[in-house]
Amino acid sequence: MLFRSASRFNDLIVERLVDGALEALVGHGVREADITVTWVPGAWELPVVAQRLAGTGTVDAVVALGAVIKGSTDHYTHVAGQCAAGLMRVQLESRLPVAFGVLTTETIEQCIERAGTKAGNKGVEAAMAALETVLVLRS
Ligand code: INI
Repeated sequence: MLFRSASRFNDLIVERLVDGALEALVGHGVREADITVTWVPGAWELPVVAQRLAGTGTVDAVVALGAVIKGSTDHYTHVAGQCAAGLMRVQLESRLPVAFGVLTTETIEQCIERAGTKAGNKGVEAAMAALETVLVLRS
């Protein structure tokens, strides 16, 4: 069972990451019925929900997807940094792969480029990393 946890903040971009992750997982043989998407308000909330999902005992991996854009305040620094640190903590404490598919960019254009246009799709990358890590941990 694979869970993807996605944040609604900047949802037009995050939806592209979710679509990319879903296509990549199904394309690599994961059954759609084994994938659950859970939406959270923003990247800040991803770690606590990833922690809950990882603790259910029925999940093989969590793919955390979000988009944090710098803007004009330093809110970005706190949200992006704590999100990344929180997800890493969940990964190590749960011993389950928690893939980091959270875009952290200066501008919305850079996000769009990484959400399926010019520079690939971070959702695809994160989904593939989760799948590969599940297999590495099983081997
Ligand atoms: N959340 C994001 O996912 N991306 C952002 O760019 C962002 N900015 O810029 O503020 C953001 N903030 C909300 C945050 O994740 C929490 O949902 C909020 O602070 C409530 O806890």
